Amino acid sequence: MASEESVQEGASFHGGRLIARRLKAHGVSKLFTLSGGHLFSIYDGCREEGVEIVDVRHESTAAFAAEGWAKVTREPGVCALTAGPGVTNGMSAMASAQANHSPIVVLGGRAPALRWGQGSLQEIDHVPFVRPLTKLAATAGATEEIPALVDLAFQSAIAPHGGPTFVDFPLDYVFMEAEEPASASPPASAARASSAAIERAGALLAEAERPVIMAGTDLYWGRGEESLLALAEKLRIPVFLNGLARGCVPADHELFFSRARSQGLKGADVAVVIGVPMDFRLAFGQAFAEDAEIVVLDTTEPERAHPRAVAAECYGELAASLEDLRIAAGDNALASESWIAQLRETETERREAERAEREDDRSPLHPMRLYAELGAMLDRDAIVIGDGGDFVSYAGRVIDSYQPGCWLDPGPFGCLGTGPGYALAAKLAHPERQVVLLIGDGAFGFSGMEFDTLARHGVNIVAVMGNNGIWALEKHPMEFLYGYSVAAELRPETRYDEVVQALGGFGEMVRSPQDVRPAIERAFSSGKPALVNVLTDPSVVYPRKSNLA
Ligand SMILES: Cc1ncc(C[n+]2csc(CCOP(=O)(O)OP(=O)(O)O)c2C)c(N)n1
Ligand SMILES: [Mg+2]
Repeated sequence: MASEESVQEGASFHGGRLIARRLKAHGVSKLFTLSGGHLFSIYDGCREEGVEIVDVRHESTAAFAAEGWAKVTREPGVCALTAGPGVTNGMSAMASAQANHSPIVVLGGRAPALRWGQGSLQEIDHVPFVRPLTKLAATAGATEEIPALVDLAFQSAIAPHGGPTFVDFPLDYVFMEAEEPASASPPASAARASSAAIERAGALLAEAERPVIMAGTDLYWGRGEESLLALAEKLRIPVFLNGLARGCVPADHELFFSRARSQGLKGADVAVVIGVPMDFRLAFGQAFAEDAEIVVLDTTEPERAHPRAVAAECYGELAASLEDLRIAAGDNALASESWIAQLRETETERREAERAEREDDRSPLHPMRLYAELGAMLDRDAIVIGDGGDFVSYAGRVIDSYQPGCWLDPGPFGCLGTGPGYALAAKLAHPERQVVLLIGDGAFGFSGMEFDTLARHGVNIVAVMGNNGIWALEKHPMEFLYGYSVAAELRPETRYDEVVQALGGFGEMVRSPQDVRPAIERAFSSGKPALVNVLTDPSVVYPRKSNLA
């Protein structure tokens, strides 16, 4: 939130300093960026105001790092992208933040207003092409407009659904001076869900025999984890989580399930769907039985119409809605004990069935064996980031999360190359915690150069690579569909660990299961950003539906 005290009414500053002063007022401590002349005055302002400049090797990383910062702090992340190609390079990350509801503020350089239309270097109007990706896209029309526009960008980014905002600043306006106006940012008041909808949802839950909760990313953004747990525990409702909601109920809680998901969702008579759209991840609503009653809770109305009829829709401040629902549902506890027991049986059976893969001793490794080794080394609050194909799908199945904000995947936009930016931001935000990046050999190609960034800034994350020499998530489905594959091979056994060493990090290659833990231990204690390059078996086919005969 903007702090009024920091505003020096009547004092005059250059445009870049005005930007930096608003960043500071909104609690921003880091600006992710890659240099360009259009940004110099913003840098000068940040230097004066004590906002740390974290410079990376590609603008996509600057913007992904801003998103990563938002994901691990639940505060807006900020990046500055230079005019023209700097902004176009950041567009995938803006689309990613849009899909994930991640609040980020993207500051753009811009060719000078005075010469607009005369063909200045990198002169292009960013606003029309970033507008579909953002909640707000605007150009500062004068130096004095800057503070209010930056405030607006923060307010808009945070307001539910959160997302990216974009403001660009003509070169001449950031160099010119203007007075700093009094800040007039009204605190956003949170909306409450309709009480009729809550009553209806409560009545359905009170009657439910096989209730489930399916919660996703907006639960996390809405800080609903404690209220969710209270609701689930009081009414004894099994919980399934995806996206950023992972860890909002700890993986070892008796009401948390993952392997029993399809049984739980299909078998439910009442499903409370919280903070997650019924998109492809929920089979467009078909993950639930046709006659199941669906109750939807979210911070605000959905962006798309629900793909099936829902019985109650509760849009408003999430923690409050969850508490109201707990009261409205009365005391149905114990009604679903046999339901819980059935799901627990499936969960336990499935976990047991994974044992052979977890103990598989082949070299190169089965990814499940690698995760069994790694899982044993992770702290409860370790932040685990996934960037890759099948390698990350396996991790999503078996790596457990115990606290909110500990599992970062690219989300439904599914962009490769998010990992190093997310990891950079996560470790800067939480230097005391383990930050582990799970990266495919294909994914490494997008932003592997960021190990230089990590080394230069002394950000000691540990990356664990599943190096199978292929784009497995594409190769196997293509072979299943066509009987052959193209554009699916990478070079086998490439020494990405040596690339990381050359960039100033620690690197090691591992071929056999027994060498994994010692290598990861050395990586953690190396005092450098590290990559453990683990050779994995390219013939392992991830059991997704499209691969199954
Ligand atoms: C920017 C981008 N380009 C292409 C894809 C399509 N894609 C999804 S997963 C994948 C394969 C990733 O390979 P790798 O990182 O080696 O992981 P593996 O599947 O081999 O475990 C590809 C190409 C994508 N998701 N994002
Ligand atoms: Mg691969």
